[in-house]
Amino acid sequence: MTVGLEFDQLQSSADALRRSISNRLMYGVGKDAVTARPQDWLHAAALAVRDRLVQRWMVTTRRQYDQDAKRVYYLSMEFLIGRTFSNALLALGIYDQMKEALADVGIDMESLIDLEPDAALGNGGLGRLAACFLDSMATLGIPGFGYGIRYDYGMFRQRIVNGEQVEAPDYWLHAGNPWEFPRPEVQYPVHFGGRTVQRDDHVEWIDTQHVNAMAYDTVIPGYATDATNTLRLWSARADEELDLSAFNKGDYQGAVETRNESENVSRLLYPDDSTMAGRELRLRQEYFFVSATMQDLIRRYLRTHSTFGRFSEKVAVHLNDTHPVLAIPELLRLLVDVHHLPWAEAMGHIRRVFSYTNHTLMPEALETWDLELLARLLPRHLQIIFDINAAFLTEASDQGAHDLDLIRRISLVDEFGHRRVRMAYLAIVASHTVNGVSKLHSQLMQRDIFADFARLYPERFTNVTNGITPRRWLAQANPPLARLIDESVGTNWRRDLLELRGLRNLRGDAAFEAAFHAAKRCNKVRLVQRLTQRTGIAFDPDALFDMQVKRIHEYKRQLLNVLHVIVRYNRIRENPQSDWVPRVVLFAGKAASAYRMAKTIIKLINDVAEKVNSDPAVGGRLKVVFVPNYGVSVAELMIPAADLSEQISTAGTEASGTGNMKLALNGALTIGTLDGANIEIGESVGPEHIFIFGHTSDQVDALRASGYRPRQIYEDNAELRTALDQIRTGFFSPGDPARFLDIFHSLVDWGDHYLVMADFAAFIAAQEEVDRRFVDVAGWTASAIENVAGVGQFSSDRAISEYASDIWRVKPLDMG
Ligand code: 26V
Repeated sequence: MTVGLEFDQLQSSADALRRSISNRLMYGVGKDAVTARPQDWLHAAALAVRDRLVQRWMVTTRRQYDQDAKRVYYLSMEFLIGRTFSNALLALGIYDQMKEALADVGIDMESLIDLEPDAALGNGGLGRLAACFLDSMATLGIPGFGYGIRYDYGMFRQRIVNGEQVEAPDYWLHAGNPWEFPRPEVQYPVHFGGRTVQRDDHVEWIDTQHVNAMAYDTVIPGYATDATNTLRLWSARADEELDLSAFNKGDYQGAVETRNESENVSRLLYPDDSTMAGRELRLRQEYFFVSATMQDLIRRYLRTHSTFGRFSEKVAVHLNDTHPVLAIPELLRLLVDVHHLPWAEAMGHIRRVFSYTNHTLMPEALETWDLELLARLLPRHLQIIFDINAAFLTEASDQGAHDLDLIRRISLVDEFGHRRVRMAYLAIVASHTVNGVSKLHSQLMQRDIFADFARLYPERFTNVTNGITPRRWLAQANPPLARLIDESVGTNWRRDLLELRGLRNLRGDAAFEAAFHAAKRCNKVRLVQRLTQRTGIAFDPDALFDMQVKRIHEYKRQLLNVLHVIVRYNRIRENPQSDWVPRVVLFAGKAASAYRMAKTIIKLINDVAEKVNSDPAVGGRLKVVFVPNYGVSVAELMIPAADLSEQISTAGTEASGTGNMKLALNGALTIGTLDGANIEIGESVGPEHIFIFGHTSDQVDALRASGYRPRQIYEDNAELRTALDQIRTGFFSPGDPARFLDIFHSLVDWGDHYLVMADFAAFIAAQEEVDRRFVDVAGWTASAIENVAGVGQFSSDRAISEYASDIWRVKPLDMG
C-alpha cells in the first residue's frame, strides 16, 4: 500500500511568502532569524520563489509530454542571464507581496536584490540575446530548451585602477546558486582523441579519453503564464573509473591532477569577443557541450518514439553563431555510428533540424579550426566533415558550379596556407535556414561573406531582426516609467510591446510629458546617487546624460566619442562665457583581456576624464565618467537614465546592436550611423526623433575603394588636428606623453580602418544639433516619448514569433 505524495499548494500572499521564507531559512539554509546574514535571507527568499516556479515547471513538462510537442534546442556558448530574483518575482506577479513579507521580518528587499551576483555567462550582445530569447520562448509558451556550459568563472569583473582595466575572476558560484538543480543522474560521457577504425558496416572511434558532462537545470519562467522552460548547463565531471586505475597504481596525486585537468573544460568563459583565438581548450568546450546536448536530445526523443522517422517533426536545433556547429557532425556520428542509420537518411534529418544565426561580418571573428587540431582531438568528426564536404562539392558541381576557383572558395576546408575548417560554411551547408540579425546585416551577409552560398541556395537565407525582452529592460529596470505607462495605456505592453504605440495618443498632453520627464529625472538621480557612492564622482542630474555602453571595440568607435569630448572641452575653454549645454558623457564596457588597443582606449577615456573633470574652467558643464564593470545589472541601472544613446559604429560593422533598442525603449534619443538595427529604429521612430550622421555602408565601401586618406582630413580640420595633437603629445597623459601614440597613428597614419576621421565632422555637427534640441525640454521629451512609443517591434517576443513560425516551425504549447 502506498500513499500518493502530497504537496503544499503554495500561495502568493505576503503571509504565505513570509511562512515559506521562514521555512526555507530554517530547513533550507539552516539558520534562524538571529544568525541569518543578508545573504542567507536572500537565499531563503530565492528558494521560496523557486518553489513556486517548480510548480509551473512540472505542469509545463507534463504538457510537453502529453502533447508530444516539437521542442526547440537553442544551443549557445553564452547565456548572459544577469540576476534572477526580481525577474522571477515579476514573472510570478508577487513582487509587492515579497517586499511586504520581507519588510514584515525587518528586511529591506531592495538591498537584498543587490546582493545577488549576476550570472554573467557571456561576453556581450550574443549572450544577452540568448537570455532575452529564453525569456520570450517561455512567455510565448514555445517549448524551448537553452543548452550551454555552466562555467565556474563567468565574465571577469572589471576594476579600473589608475584609469586602466584590471581583470578579476568572477567566481559567481561562491555562495551557492539557489536557482539551479544539479542533476547528477543526467550525465553523458564526452570523448576526445583516439582513432577511428572501419568495421564491416560502420566506423568505430576508439582509444579515446573522456570526461562526463553533468546537467544543471535552471527554470526559466514565462511572464504571467504557467509556461516555463529549462536552461540546461553542462559541467565537467571526471569519470570515477578513470582515476581508479591511477589510484590502483598508487599514484594518488597524479589521479587528482588528471581529474582536475579533465574538469577544466567547463572552468571558464573565454572573455574574448573580438578574435578567433584558436585555443584547444575552447574547441574542447565547444565539443563538450554539443556532444552532451545531442546525446540528451536523442535520449529524450527516443523516450517517446521508437524510430527516427519523426525526428525532424519533433526536434529543431538552433545554432547561436558557429560556436556550437560541431553539433552537426556529432549528431551525424550518433545517428550513423551509434544508432546505425544510413548516411543519407541521417543527413536528411540533419538538414531538416538545424538552423543557424550569424552575428558578425568581421572576418577576424569568423571561426575556423586548424585541421591538425581537429584530427588530433576529434578524428571521427573530421572524417564526417570531409564526407559532408565531398557530398556538398559534388552537389554544387552538379548544379553547374564547375568553376574551380568557386569550388575552392566554397569548400568547407580552406586550403590556403595552414588547412582549416570554415565553421560558418559547415553551418550553412547543413542547415535549412541561415539568418542575419538586422535587415542591413542580412543583406550584407548575402552580398559579401556568404555570397557564393546565397547564389547556390538563395531560399536558405533570411532575416530576423533582433529584439529585447520588455520584462527585464522596461518593467524591471525602469519602475518609474513602467508605472507611468501602466497608468497611460494599461499594463498589457509587457506581453505585447506594440501597445506602446498608444502613447502617441498622448501627444501634446502636457501633464503626461511632465510626468515622463519626471520619471527620467528620477532614474538619473538614482544613477547619480549610486555612482557617487561607488566612485565619488558627483554630477548634475539635469545635465544631458550621453551614454555609450557596450564592449570596447575599435569598430564601435568609442574613439569618435572621445574626440567629440575633447573638441567640446577645447571649445568650452576657449569660450568659457558661452551658454554651454551641460553634459555628462558616460562610458562603460569591458575590453577583451588581450585586446591592446581596446585597453588603451579605456585608459584614454579615463585620462581625458581626469583632465576635464578637474578643470575649473569647465565649471561642471562637461563631465566624463567611465562606469566600471559593465554587465547586465549595471546596464539595468544606467540605461533608464540615458538621454542620448551613442550607436556610432562604422556603417556595415555592427550586425544589429541590442543596446540601441534598450536605450530607445527607455526614452533615450539615438545618435547613430545607418548601421545594424539603427536603420530600422530610425524608420520606426521617425527621422525627426533620431540623429543620423556619417557615411552609409555603401559610402564606406566607395571611400575605401577610392583610396581613403585620413591624414588629409587631419591636415584640413583644425579642431580635429588640435584634439589629435593633444592625444599625440601627452596633453592628457603628461606623466607618459607617448602613451597614446598608437591611437594617433592608427587614425592618422595607419589607415584608420574604421573611418573615425571620415565621420568626425558629421558627428560633431550632429552633436551640435543634439545640444540645440536638448535645451527645448518639451520638444526633447516629446521626441523621447516618440522613441518609447515607436520601438514596440523590437521586442524579443516578435523576434521569437518569427523564429518559431518561419524557421523552427513550432507552435506554442496548449496550456489549457
Ligand atoms: C565572438 C567570438 C569570436 C571567436 C571566438 C569567440 C567569440 C565569442 C563571442 C563572439 C561574439 C561576437 C558576436 C557577437 O556578439 N555579435 C553581436 O551579436 C549581437 C546579437 O545578435 C548583435 O546585436 C551585435 O551587433 C553583434 O556584434
